[in-house]
Amino acid sequence: RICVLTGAAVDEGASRPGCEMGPSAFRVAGIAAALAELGYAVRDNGNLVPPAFAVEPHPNPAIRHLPEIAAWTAALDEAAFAAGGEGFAVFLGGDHSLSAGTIAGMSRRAALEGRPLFVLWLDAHPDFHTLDSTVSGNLHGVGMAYATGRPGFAAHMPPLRAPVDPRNVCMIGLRSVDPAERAALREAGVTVHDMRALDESGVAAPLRAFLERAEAAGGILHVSLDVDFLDPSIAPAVGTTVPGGATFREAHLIMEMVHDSGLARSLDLVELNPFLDERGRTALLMVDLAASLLGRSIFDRPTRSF
Ligand code: DIR
Ligand code: MN
Ligand code: MN
Ligand code: MN
Repeated sequence: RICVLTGAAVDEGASRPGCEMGPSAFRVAGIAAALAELGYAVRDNGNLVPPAFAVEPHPNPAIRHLPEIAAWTAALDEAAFAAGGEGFAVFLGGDHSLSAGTIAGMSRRAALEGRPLFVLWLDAHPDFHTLDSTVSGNLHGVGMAYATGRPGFAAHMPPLRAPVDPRNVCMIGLRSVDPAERAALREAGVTVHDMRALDESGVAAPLRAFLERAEAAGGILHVSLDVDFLDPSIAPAVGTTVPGGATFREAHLIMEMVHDSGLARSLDLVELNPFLDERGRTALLMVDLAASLLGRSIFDRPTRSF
């Protein structure tokens, strides 16, 4: 079993600087050793250096750093497609704009295998803005819209070769959703479990339903974990803290169930801003969550116990 690490020190998609230090912090927090201890042969490809990618400017004056994010997206699409063919792919962010590329690339990999890509999106935010609807202009807020082929990206971002069916996307942890996103999520048929849903039913039942659906469809799974999915009290190192997030136990349960499903092939670790951390605690927690997704457990359970 091979695990491929790829650093993406992108922070042009976020409003405040600092996510560019994320890949280093994950390495210092011991991501490679944690995965090696689980029996993986870990290869760290270092940090990606994206070549320039020419795109047309967009008329929305709020948008920031479109050429840079287009370049990251094109490079990450290729990197994800390649890494996804070699083993389990872990992407060390970087802000959440990197998911535009990693999901696009993993979707091409899945298509090559004749399987649909499913995405488990763990985030306070849906990042479902188009270039036309974004108000902040921060492109970490558009990744999921790009990867599902929402309109208006053509010519302004790299061509999307294998759009993900939005009905194969499940979002858990939402608690900051802009009005344009709310309408679009419903229209697209994305499965959304906001924090109220978790309060009412817990994480296990909705996640199990999604994993069973992915399995029945013969899908492979990409997991995108934004630090702000977690409650700020346990994960303070993120530029966009939103109160009322997932607990330590909820997050680990999700990771362990995903592992037991056997469906996951790739993981984004995003939005870590080490400049805001308390002695690396958020980086360490994110590494522990990655380890849970890749098989660390308290006691072994029969596989398929999800
Ligand atoms: C916010 C997204 N809806 C925006 N914020 C994010 O700026 O469009 N923070 N993604 O993590
Ligand atoms: Mn996000
Ligand atoms: Mn977020
Ligand atoms: Mn246009």
